[in-house]
Amino acid sequence: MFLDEATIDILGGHGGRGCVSWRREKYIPKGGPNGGNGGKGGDVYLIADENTDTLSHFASKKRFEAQKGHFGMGQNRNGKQGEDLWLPVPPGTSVRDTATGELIADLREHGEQVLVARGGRGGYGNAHFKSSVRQRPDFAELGEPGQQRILRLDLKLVADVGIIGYPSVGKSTLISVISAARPKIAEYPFTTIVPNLGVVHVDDRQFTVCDVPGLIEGASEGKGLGDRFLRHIERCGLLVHLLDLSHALQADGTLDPTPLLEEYRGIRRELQTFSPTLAEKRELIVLNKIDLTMQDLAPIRDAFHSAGLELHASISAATHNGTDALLRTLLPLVLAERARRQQEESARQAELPVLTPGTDDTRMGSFRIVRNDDGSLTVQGKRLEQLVQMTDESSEGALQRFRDIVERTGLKRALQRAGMQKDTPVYIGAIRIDAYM
Ligand SMILES: Nc1nc2c(ncn2[C@@H]2O[C@H](COP(=O)(O)OP(=O)(O)OP(=O)(O)O)[C@@H](O)[C@H]2O)c(=O)[nH]1
Ligand SMILES: [Mg+2]
Repeated sequence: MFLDEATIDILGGHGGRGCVSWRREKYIPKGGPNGGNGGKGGDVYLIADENTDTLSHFASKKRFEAQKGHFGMGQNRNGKQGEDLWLPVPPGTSVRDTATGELIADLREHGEQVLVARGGRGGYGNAHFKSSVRQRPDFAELGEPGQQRILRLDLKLVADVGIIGYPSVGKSTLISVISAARPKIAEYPFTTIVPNLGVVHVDDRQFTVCDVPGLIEGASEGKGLGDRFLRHIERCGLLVHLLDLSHALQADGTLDPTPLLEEYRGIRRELQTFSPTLAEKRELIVLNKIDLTMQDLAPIRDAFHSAGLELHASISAATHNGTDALLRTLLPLVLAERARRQQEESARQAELPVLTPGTDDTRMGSFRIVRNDDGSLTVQGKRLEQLVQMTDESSEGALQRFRDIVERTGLKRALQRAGMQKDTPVYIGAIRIDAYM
């Protein structure tokens, strides 16, 4: 099955909770705290993998979670980190955050990867909280929840050559002859309902070829299978526009080039409507099924020539006549196109703005207070939000530490200035905290 779009729900691993534990030694009835820290939760990554050419593995399973961090343990043993989760996607997959619409990554080349959800931090164990003023901390932190995101994946296959043409002209037959791809082939139109990718070997070089479902006039308005799959040739280096000789063959055995020219122009119009950049791609016009006649093909060649077009090759995919020569014509063009793109790509990279990391303010003391319509107050601040998520509200010691921080960072005063009364609901992030202050 082929799938070129998917929406998935991903979750970084939950951090492991810290441990509350006390040293127990002979003759020392009540030792100091020795609870270890919880492990960090695993991160989730997407990685472009050339061994996959579809998103169909995201059809049935849609939720992916990295491993949780392990709990901290006594004797100052820290919990193990959760394992990272790596999800392979085909090269050509773009990744968007559905909440913001932001393009997170465009994974083009095999091996390119992107971190899409961070695992939560592990909670500190009680040993961490020991200080001169707090000799016996009886609390630990909870693990932080992992980052959660809903991602929209969109695949545009990346191939060197895209084969386009009217239904049943022999696109799939050609790809099956020149590569190891084995698509379905039949005489009825729209046999191919999803794109096929094949790898072609010429001497010691190789390139990739992709065929798409047949196109007819009106495809951009949804006729036939429509233009839904055209995006898969948007990233092809060049196009092979395949024509079917049988469409020129008259009942009396003579050749009439007119229907071929009309068909050709009809498809060009569809390409233009779908995407001007697609229409600008270098295109080779190739006539297929030449085994069907013994007639001289010159009238067809001439008719295209008079229309300002060139018939680049005549082949029979069925008998393999001319297919080798076609590949040898394609190879240098493919290599030149790759070189051109590489240059374009390095120019694009050079233009990218240099991002300065760490501009996010992540101090406890940096927060913002927002007054909600219902009179409640919401505190926004990365570190404070993390703090509440990791505070074990069932522990008086943990709550006392929380109150200390609220006091020390000036949050309490800021809330009072913002109009906090005794019964004003106050949230940090999504968690209500006024009862704990
Ligand atoms: N005589 C002859 N028949 C061919 C040749 N190439 C393909 N065919 C036949 O043409 C028919 C259509 O071939 P396909 O390869 O399925 O055509 P397609 O362009 O992929 O068609 P769609 O996927 O429907 O768009 C099949 O019956 C093939 O056997 C050829 O070179 N000569
Ligand atoms: Mg086909």
